[in-house]
Amino acid sequence: MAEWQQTACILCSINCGIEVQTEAGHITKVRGDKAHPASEGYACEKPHQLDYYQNGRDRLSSPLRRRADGSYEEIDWDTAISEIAARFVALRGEHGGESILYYGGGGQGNHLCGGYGRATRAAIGSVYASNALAQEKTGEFWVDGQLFGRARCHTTGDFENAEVAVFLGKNPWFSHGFPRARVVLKEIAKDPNRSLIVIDPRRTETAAMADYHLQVRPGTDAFCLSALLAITLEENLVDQDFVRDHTNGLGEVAEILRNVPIAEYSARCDVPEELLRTVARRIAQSSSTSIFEDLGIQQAPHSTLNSYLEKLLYLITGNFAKEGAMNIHSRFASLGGGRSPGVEPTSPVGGHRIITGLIPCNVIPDEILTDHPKRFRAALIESANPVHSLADSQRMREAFEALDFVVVIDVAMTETARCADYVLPASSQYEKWEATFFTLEFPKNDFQLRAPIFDPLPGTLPEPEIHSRLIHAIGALQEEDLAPLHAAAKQGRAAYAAAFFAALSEKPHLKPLASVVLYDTLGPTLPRRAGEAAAVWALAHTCAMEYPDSLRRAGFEGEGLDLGEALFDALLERPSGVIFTVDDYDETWRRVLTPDRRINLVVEPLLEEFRSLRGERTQAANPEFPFVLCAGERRSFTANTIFRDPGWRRKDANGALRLNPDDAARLGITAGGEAMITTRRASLRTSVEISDTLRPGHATLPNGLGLAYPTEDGGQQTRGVAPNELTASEDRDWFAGTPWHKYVPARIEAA
Ligand SMILES: Nc1nc2c(c(=O)[nH]1)N[C@H]1C(S)=C(S)[C@@H](COP(=O)(O)OP(=O)(O)OC[C@H]3O[C@@H](n4cnc5c(=O)[nH]c(N)nc54)[C@H](O)[C@@H]3O)O[C@H]1N2
Ligand SMILES: Nc1nc2c(c(=O)[nH]1)N[C@H]1C(S)=C(S)[C@@H](COP(=O)(O)OP(=O)(O)OC[C@H]3O[C@@H](n4cnc5c(=O)[nH]c(N)nc54)[C@H](O)[C@@H]3O)O[C@H]1N2
Ligand code: SF4
Ligand SMILES: [Mo]
Repeated sequence: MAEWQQTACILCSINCGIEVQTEAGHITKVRGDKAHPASEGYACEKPHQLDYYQNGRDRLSSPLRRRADGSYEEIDWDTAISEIAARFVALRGEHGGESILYYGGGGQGNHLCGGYGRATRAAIGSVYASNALAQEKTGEFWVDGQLFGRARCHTTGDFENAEVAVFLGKNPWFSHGFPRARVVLKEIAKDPNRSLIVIDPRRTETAAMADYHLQVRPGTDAFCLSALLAITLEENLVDQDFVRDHTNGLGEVAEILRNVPIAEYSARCDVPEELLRTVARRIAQSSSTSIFEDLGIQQAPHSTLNSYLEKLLYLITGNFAKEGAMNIHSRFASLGGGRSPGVEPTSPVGGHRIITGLIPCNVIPDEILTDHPKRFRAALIESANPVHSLADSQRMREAFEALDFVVVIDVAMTETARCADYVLPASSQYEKWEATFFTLEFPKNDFQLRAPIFDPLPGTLPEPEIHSRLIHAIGALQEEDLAPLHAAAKQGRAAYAAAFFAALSEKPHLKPLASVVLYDTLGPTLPRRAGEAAAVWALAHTCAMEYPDSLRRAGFEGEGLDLGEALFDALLERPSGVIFTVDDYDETWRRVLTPDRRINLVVEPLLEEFRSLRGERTQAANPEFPFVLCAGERRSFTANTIFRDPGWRRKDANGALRLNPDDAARLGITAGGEAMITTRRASLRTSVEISDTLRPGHATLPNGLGLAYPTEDGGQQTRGVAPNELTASEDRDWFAGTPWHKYVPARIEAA
């Protein structure tokens, strides 16, 4: 009998625990891991296809260097590392390290590379960074910071226990976002005492199960949310005790809400006023409500304002710091870009707001395609495919081609890798120790450190090794820095801990290089050849120092450094993951970091936008682009760009454009037919699915399609539409810079 090995699914942020069987380098069987503390055996249909990731035909197996004619030649690792190091050092000398942009640092299943990448960033002096969070969550993070004191005060819903669950621009049936999503959704739907509320222009799979579906006109959530808030105030549904005891500033917000013309806003978002009233009452009168806001509002007009209004709704109804409602979770480590001391909190060229250390994705081309002296000249990209996944692929290609120097670290030959001067092949997520920092649960939060299930594909290296080699080639670490730590590591982890923390305080230049220092010195002594997990050891200590009580409630014991050691030991010993923090509801209040520990309801910079909604003119139908295209919908057969082989899609192989039946009839498009979709940026051919789940005038395309993939005979094939060929980088939120992928003006014609 083949043996089952514990690992995790890497296809969405939930990272369900799975068990796999392997044969000759292939993942042959997959099942949910019952021992995983959060997923408890749950898995959706996607992980059964994981071998398409592990054994993709375009996996990289040698470092590549671009020739003058644009083709690539294979080179050995030593050559690649020394040439890359030399180029970065030269750039740092000529233009300063701040001219080197770092992008990525992890996808849905791998965040260790970002931790090790931090060391390389420090060595080359790169201070500006971005990643996909800056095209979805940065607006929300910023609002959290205003309300609760710090951007890190991120809240999470408790859908398992909520009486009312609200999904705002979120389709968890396919996109998940919380553990065992489909089980939990079904439980809520069948319980007559609980309610499911979905706000989405499409009758999604989740909306079809809902008690209340607010099928908003696309892009009008700010009106819908304002009306819900105004009704809450008007009908005296505000939780007065909560507001009095825990918040500041409702008066100022109420003044705006009293001026909201509810009937008019209901018409603007096209949701009947009576339905809005019913839903506002249902939320306010529930014992607990949890809300999940996601891409449907975060990648649409008014996105930062929408996040603010969403949070006001659960706050003024008192759905905070209690079971079934919204709570501030612990986290194993941060996902942001990190603050670089002394660097302006804005981007170097355009002065765009940097949130949680991340430059807005949409302004990246503007920060390159200019003759401004502070423009980016180079980029280091790892585990991300920005040429495909950022708005405006054409401008992204142009921008990356304009850079002096681009290095990409990936497992596959991606659209972004094709713009690189050097491509470095990483070992896959099943060939090294890995972990993700999507630790977003409350009251029990879990973290899994995964052991490899395969040896590295020959020619590839895990990122910790890549970064270590780069740093040594750059000359950022000296033998005398490491020797005492090597010696201490031989005496055990207690001796090592003392030596490590002493070294960091005596030699501050080691601090930003800490992950690689750990990999080099602690790594070789870790059991189970877990060297790549060395940085996790330090994070376990930081986590223990930050949440000692929560760790103790989770069963970890010990004083001082022993607590962090206990956590790290558990991570190494429990392959299905551990619950690292257990919280009580008061913990949420201790995590509110405003000076008076009260929630600040007044978010000044957004109030003006809030007030001016009333005067916003309804966009007159544009005859050139009469449709609103949602460019990038999650479906059963999408997983960002983690699978590149179109063969994994058993259904909907080409990722059809979904269109309302009346629209299709009017345009003369028939089922199974094809259409041309045209935006300001491009005109592309697509297959069509006619679906009565869409509103007239609304159309959707899946995310992650349109990837170039090698055919068996050495050619290339591309199936489906790459959504960002159709989007424009200037279509973004004025405040956080988040893109309007869900709101792309478009024209559709029969092909
Ligand atoms: N199967 C699958 N699951 C995934 C992923 C994947 O690629 N495939 N990706 C993962 C990632 S990276 C993320 S960030 C999450 C995202 O998860 P979701 O946010 O749930 O994903 P989407 O389907 O892109 O968008 C959600 C919904 O927004 C709706 N929408 C469009 N326009 C509007 C609007 O104007 N207002 C409102 N209220 N709603 C609107 C769409 O109809 C859609 O149902 O999914 C994760 N899970
Ligand atoms: N139009 C439109 N655009 C969108 C979206 C949308 O809805 N519409 N969604 C946006 C969202 S929410 C997100 S999160 C982004 C996602 O877009 P990206 O952040 O670019 O991430 P992924 O598509 O997940 O790609 C991850 C990359 O990591 C590589 N990889 C996999 N494993 C490893 C590894 O172990 N090491 C290394 N070094 N590389 C590895 C994969 O080959 C792939 O190239 O897309 C965004 N773009
Ligand atoms: S819910 Fe996400 S992590 Fe879980 S099995 Fe499905 S794709 Fe994988
Ligand atoms: Mo995402």
